[in-house]
Amino acid sequence: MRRFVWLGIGLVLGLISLPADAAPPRPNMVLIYGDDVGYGDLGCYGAKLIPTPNLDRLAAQGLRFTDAHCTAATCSPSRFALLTGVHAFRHRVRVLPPGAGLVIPTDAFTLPRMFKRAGYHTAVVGKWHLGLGPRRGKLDWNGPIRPGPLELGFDYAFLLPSTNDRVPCVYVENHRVVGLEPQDPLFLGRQRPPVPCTEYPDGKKHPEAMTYYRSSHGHNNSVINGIGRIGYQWGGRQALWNDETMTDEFVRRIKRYIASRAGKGPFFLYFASQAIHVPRTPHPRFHGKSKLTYRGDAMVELDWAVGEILRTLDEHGLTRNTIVIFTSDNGPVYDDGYRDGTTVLTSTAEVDRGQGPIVAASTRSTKAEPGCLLSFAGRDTSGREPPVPP
Ligand SMILES: [Ca+2]
Repeated sequence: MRRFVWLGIGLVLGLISLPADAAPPRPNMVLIYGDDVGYGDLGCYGAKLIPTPNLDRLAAQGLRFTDAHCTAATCSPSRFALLTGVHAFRHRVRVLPPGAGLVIPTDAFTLPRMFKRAGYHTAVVGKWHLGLGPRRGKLDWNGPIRPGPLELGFDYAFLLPSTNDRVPCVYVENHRVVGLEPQDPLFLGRQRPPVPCTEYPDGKKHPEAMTYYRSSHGHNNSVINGIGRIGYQWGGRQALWNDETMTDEFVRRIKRYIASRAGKGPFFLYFASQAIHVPRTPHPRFHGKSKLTYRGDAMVELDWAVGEILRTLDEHGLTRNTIVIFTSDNGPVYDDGYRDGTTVLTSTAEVDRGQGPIVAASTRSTKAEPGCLLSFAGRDTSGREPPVPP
């Protein structure tokens, strides 16, 4: 997958390097990074059971890659490579546990730093899962949270710190947990903190607390919002995210960011969605919008988010000068720890042909026709102009 991101970046730099009198305005770039999105989860790649009209429109306006690969089959390594251009195994980066420190060296040349060098404003919204705080030692979540994305070249960050199945279940904006109250400090770890703070049910001792849906394996430590998580959290009750409004929250922040940057020079926005990683918790308004229960409905919600981003770019007159890339950190996963009611193993016409299931943790964003879309949106909406230059 990374090569396609760099292809888009190459396009940006190519435009930037044109002679001043010939150069169009430097295009903005919006990189939308799905999580565990499979090739068969997009209509433009053949999904029959999940409607994705906005992604299909993005594909129709731009390029649909059919042999895209990501650099690893799991979240953290793939994201590490995306932001650094270096394979994660060279830094011994694996899927990070809760509370891990930042795994990207703060002096690394990163994707946001490349954009900064070209005069861009840079932002990350969504799932981070690259660690926060010192790589060795324990981070105090009640103080300034660094190093993190702001120490790697991002100007703004609104984060789901780890993943939505791991603690802490709070948002971090720049260097602070959002909404954290001092009288209920936040801690991670199995040991009870030395100060009073909220105690959450332990899913191993109290499986009945997992009321949203039960864990199928391994997701049964702290139970927060009725969902068992990986790892233990204490305190921070007022700062807890709402799983069902997470996409809404990210979209709200993205809209605010795009509005703040309109007319102020080029920007690079990295939107790393939590969808459709487990726990799949689409807002109830999306329930039943696919034929694949939570997993499919979460994909419909992600498609909605893409539509909102495209519409926001339109509203600010940015569509014609913004490159939009959609891809995923890795391929689809079926049962990743929760009994969430997913009843079929594929979302494509292959269901009808009785072919095999989706491939767990594939390095391909999709199976035969990977999910990487690049759209210089607006360049060809009328059909009169060509799509992305070669
Ligand atoms: Ca993933």
